[in-house]
Amino acid sequence: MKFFHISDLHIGKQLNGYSLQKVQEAAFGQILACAARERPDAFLICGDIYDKSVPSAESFAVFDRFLTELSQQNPGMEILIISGNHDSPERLSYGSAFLERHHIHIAAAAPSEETQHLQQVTLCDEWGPVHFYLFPFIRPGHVRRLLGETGPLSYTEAFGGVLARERIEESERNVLLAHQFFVREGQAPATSDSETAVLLAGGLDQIDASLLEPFDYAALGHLHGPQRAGKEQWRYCGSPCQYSLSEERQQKSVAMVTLREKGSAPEIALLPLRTDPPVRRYSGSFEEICAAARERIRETGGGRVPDFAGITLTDPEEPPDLREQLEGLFERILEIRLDRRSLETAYEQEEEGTETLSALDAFAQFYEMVRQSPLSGKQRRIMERVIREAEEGERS
Ligand SMILES: [Mn+2]
Repeated sequence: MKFFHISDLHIGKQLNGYSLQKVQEAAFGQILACAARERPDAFLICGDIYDKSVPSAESFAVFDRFLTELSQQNPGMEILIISGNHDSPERLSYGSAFLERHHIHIAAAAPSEETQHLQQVTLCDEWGPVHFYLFPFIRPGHVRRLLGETGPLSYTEAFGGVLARERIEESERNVLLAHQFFVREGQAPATSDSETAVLLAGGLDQIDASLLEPFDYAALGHLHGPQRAGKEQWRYCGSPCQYSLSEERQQKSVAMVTLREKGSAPEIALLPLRTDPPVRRYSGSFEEICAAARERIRETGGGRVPDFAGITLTDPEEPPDLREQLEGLFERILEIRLDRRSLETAYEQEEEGTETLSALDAFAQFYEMVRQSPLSGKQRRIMERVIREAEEGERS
């Protein structure tokens, strides 16, 4: 049994106001080419299909085209989809009864009634059945009533409670699709800036990965960097494209999984995906950055630098018309930063060999260097008071 595992498509996402539609469609094109070549039996999409709970008409159209092409080129391949925290259950499940007849299974909401269970799809190969459990994204509040709980419920208790209602046949092969934040005790996961907004402070949304124990493979979504969640066969496949500067060095990929007889380790291959244009950091003096930009323009065949660029300047002073000049070279700028560390270094060097300044004089010197003008008498008096108050506070 061979299947593909992807997640966190975030269709409709923008980076600093720049549409990512072409970038995403280019990644989907690469995924389609892999599926056409490898002919998997199933295709798993593990949450965060759309970036917004109310996707635009264009976003719907993008996903629709992807699914249509996928099922046309791989007829008979089962497509299994769960919702993520960015998806709206109502919108994602639209048309699911019709889609089921076309081998597309969507689980958008957790069970809420006593009689309901996780959606399960069973496929067979020469070694017998493989049971796929589709576990949509949940918050504890979604299942509190189902689990008969009145008090507070942790994410681990909520997830474990829903799983405990299933009769998982452990002598057969089982695969879980889930979109949660699983953590193995003592192992810190690698997070990216594009997903941290959804990870709760203090790790309240973390789920103990040992709950994945009954599964021969756990196809996970939520974290955007490809990684294992404690065990090799419990995997985050990561997003198909780079969605923040922190993902500059992440090699995006599709996880291709081959399951053989029960008890044997699944074979996992990561098929690389290119983000085009990529996110890229440029740092150095203004001159160095301009030179790097011109080099990159030669490489990409003219125009401006197409990359989603994060620019960090190390010049002691801000060059004039900085933004205009950079926009003349870069098509998509995500951020421009002035690295003040170089300033501090210059200051430290000046300091060498001189006697220690009072706090007020040190501040005055620093102020003058940054602002290119001295402290006024009034500013000096304010700083005097601030420093005195701080020193008194330190003593008391
Ligand atoms: Mn996501």
